[in-house]
Amino acid sequence: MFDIIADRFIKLQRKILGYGRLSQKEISDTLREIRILLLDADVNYKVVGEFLRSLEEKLKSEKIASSLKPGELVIVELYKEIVKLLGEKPTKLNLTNQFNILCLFGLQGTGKTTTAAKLAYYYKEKKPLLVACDPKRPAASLQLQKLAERVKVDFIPVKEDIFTTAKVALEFAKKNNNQLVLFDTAGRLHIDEELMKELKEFKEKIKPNYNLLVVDGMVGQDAVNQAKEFNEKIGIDGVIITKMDGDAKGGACLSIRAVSKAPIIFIGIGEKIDDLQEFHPDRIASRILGRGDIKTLIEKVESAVNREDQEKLTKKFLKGEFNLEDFLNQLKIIKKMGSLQKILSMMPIPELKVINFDEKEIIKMEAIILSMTKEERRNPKIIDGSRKKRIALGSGTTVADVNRLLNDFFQAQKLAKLFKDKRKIF
Ligand SMILES: Nc1nc2c(ncn2[C@@H]2O[C@H](COP(=O)(O)OP(=O)(O)OP(=O)(O)O)[C@@H](O)[C@H]2O)c(=O)[nH]1
Ligand SMILES: [Mg+2]
Repeated sequence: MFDIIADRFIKLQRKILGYGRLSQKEISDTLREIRILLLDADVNYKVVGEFLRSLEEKLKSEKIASSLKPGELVIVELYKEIVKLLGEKPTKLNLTNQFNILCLFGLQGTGKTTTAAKLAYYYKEKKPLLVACDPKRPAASLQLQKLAERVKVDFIPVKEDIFTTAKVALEFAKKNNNQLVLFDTAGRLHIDEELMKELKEFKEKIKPNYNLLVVDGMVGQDAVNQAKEFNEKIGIDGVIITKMDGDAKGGACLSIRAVSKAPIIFIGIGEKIDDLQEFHPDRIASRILGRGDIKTLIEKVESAVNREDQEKLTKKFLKGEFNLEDFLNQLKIIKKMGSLQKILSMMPIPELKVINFDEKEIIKMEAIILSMTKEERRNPKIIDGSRKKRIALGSGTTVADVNRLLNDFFQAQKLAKLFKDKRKIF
């Protein structure tokens, strides 16, 4: 899976790691190579453009800690952008303990029937019921029946039309306590109006918990277009990309989310019944880059950046030069650390446990500072009444909130000065 694209990314990373600095030239060279690489992997050209713009912005704005190679930062930023492109977090099916309906659809031969059986195996504890829903092809019903026997789950063969089939299947499932009913619908050669109308009607009448589109990862941009069209015409809850074990170049996987807006939920990685994987953007991104060690590199980069930031900030603070921009950076670090209350409660210092750190307050403070101009952040003294009103309006807060933040800030500045003077005395 992703062998070709990963090979090329590995070569590119070797080159990037050789950079002694990261000036506009290195950034432009890197972006150009990534562009060629992604286009060769059949990633949608609009997606490539957007991806490179976002990456360039990051590379230009990020500081490089002196203990790091510039290339290490580039790789980490590249990885983060790929994770973002793939959907950031995994989208899991939220199946209830009672009764769930899952409907699979997609064009001919994409892997619907195989995937239906794989899902039945994957959710075996839900006592799945596999339902053949292609009245035009009795062989399709037979194929699913054989798979149901192999997975050892219940099966309902197709009836004269899809609605009769659904009615029989749902009655059976209720009596038989099947918690998951899987409909394997008919494939079509092309997306035609009749297919869309039928699926839309099925969706409205049967109300599946999830409508999942199955696409073939080998067909690249065609799969992406199918996802876009199905989502626009009938609405899908997610995509399953099959045949990712073959020579799929990765283009479908990398473009589908951005183009169709539908999340990838599973990928098929073979013909066997257990060849189905939940889609984890972070794991896939590290495979695409050919880096199993990406987590270690991220930690290295982030801790180096944080350490240097912290050292610089402490110096600034002690000189009384701490401004609202620094304050904003601190807030971002605190937010990145996750639940502050949880962290504080784990510290072996009892005083910290009683501090009531309100995370909503942090978000509010951040919004206020973000509504200020650069000049105001660097020199908060210039913030007069009319500026306060504008900031409050821009951040969705009140002038009283802005006043509170500024008072706290000036108080902290005074304390810093006092601290500095004391250090001079001792
Ligand atoms: N290598 C590989 N083959 C797969 C995968 N998923 C499905 N296939 C194969 O693709 C072919 C078509 O799969 P089906 O499940 O019959 O496809 P379908 O969408 O139900 O097809 P129709 O019902 O005819 O529209 C079969 O030979 C499957 O074994 C996969 O993840 N990897
Ligand atoms: Mg089929």
